[in-house]
Amino acid sequence: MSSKKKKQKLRVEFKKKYQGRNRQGDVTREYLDHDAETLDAANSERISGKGKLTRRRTIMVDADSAAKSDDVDIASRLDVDDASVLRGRVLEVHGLQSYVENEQGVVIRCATRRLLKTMSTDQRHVVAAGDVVRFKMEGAHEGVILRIDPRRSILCRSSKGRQHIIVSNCDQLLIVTSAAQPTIKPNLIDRFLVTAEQNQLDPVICINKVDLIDPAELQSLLGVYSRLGYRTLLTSAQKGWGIRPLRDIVRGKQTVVAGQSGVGKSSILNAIQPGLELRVQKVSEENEKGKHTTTTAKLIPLLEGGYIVDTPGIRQFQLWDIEPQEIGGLFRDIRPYANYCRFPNCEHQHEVGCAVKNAVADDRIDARRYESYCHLMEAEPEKPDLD
Ligand SMILES: Nc1nc2c(ncn2[C@@H]2O[C@H](COP(=O)(O)OP(=O)(O)OP(=O)(O)O)[C@@H](O)[C@H]2O)c(=O)[nH]1
Ligand SMILES: [Mg+2]
Ligand SMILES: [Zn+2]
Repeated sequence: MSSKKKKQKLRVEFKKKYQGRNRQGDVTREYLDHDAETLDAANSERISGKGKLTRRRTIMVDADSAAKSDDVDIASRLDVDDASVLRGRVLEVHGLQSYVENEQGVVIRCATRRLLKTMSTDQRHVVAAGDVVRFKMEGAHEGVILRIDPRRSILCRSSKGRQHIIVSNCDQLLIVTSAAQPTIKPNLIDRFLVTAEQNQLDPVICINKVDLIDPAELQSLLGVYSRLGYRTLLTSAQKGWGIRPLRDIVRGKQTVVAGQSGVGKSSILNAIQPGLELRVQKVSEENEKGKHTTTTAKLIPLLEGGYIVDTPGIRQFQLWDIEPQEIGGLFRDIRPYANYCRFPNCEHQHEVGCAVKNAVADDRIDARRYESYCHLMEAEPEKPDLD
């Protein structure tokens, strides 16, 4: 690299909502090189799904001054075309160590390049599960991550006011619920659907433990979702029902699995891929209350291609980064009517001239879905706990 002063483009991202409280270094999430930026620009609207909550802009900086600046963080200025630089996918992050799968399917424990570590102060970890990274071997068995490729999508939660990326680059969200034990919770399905819509993940609704009920009982509920264009699936991990179609759904994709504790997520994954031997636990009192404390996600490579993401703390990616007025837009059935409400900022609850409420009265919107919407609107929006 020449020592001459070079202008460089940086993409910086602002969080509108918390801008007033931004600390230095909060401003920038990532530095993307020029090519990546072009790629990213085309996708950025689609990716974040956060609409007006996130603004991005490109700024020009001196390579030298940027390196010293606290406002902008620079991931890497390395020339990653070097032949010794390898490409891999992060399966799991444990503190400062990441487990990276190389293109041959070998998992290598990697440290993170120092400059990358200092890059972002608003993320708990710089590297996230699901990241596509460039790394170099150091010795025979270990490596060091040099750069993170631009992320197609991220699922986040907040952790002491910092953005914590649970997993990146997912394609679809497998929403697992159980027909019984624990009883089916349609509100929770709707909540996860909102998460999927918000993050541009393709949702699949899977109702497990159908061996415990008469599937006819689920017909009307499933009908509502099918009419909205959502894929639905009935399974019994215990009996092996519906596993083959599920295998087809996850093949070649990166699928993140969500669902209440005890619904049979691990059992389903074990059925999809024999030999996985994930721990399956009896539904206990304690479990029903949900003790998901772990928040590290883990990518499980599938033999037929693709990855399943097992994230014990998945319920944490609730709607912390969403404004109440945005929720309606994330309900496929409410969205088309919202434009016809008398007030543009109608929350479809107590307002007069609300086209959504009219549609519910006329049965054009399913009443239960609407209740679910109201429930979400009433719920205390989850705020990042700023320190
Ligand atoms: N009857 C029946 N029981 C099932 C089925 N699938 C799982 N179970 C049982 O449900 C219990 C919970 O299963 P898990 O696979 O551990 O559930 P999980 O969703 O992974 O739970 P967490 O890991 O706590 O989030 C176990 O006792 C399983 O044997 C099914 O299809 N039918
Ligand atoms: Mg489990
Ligand atoms: Zn309205």
